[in-house]
Amino acid sequence: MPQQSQIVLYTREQSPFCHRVHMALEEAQAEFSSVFIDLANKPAWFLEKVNPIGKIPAMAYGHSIGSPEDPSPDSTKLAESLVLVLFVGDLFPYSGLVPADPALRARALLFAVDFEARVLDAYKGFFFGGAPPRTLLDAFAAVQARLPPAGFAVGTWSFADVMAAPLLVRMVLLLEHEMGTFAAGEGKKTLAALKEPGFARLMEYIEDLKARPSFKATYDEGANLAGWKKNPAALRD
Ligand SMILES: N[C@@H](CCC(=O)N[C@@H](CS)C(=O)NCC(=O)O)C(=O)O
Repeated sequence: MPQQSQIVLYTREQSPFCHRVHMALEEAQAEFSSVFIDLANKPAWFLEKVNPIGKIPAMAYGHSIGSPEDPSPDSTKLAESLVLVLFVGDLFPYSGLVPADPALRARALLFAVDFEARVLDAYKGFFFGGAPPRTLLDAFAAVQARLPPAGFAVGTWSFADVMAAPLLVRMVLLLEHEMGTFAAGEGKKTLAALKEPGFARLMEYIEDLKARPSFKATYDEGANLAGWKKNPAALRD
């Protein structure tokens, strides 16, 4: 059935938060248009008319949005990757992003919320904030402890995996290429710890996420790495 409403996604390359929404839209095979926002020079219209908090991803949704820079007042404006991923799942139930079974849906939400609480601070702390590798390894162990013995976060594929994939894959990439403000050598050492049998289940999960067609269709490793190499936050003195 042709899509009745329009979706405009305010986004940028490299952002793991935006990547989540691109994955969800890809899973749903949704039609949408992208508007790239320069975070170093945020346009006034974005703050005034789309997201006063100024963060991406953000979305405008409605029957007739008009110009993305001046979306119609009756269009719905949304932000926060979890909200957007769930919204896409609700708009396109056939995508399977939001499990129909309430218990499975609740478990997926628990995984996603816990992932954000455990991993985000550890990611920022280790890669950009001088925190020791143990911080990161503890967060990875917490994620692994929530995984079932096989399959995705709640067994079958769901929005929980869309929330996890962009950050987990980027973290492994950053470790592999020693990108971040941690002491040189700590990246490869931490990656070696992840390759030990104690993290086998987590690494299997990450490989499964990378193999998902919606991940492959929305991720360019070379471009991502090139972006990190230009990002002052990820450069060692
Ligand atoms: N909790 C938000 C985080 C989004 C976020 O931090 N986005 C960054 C880009 S990766 C941003 O917009 N930064 C601009 C700013 O903070 O002003 C989400 O999950 O969507």
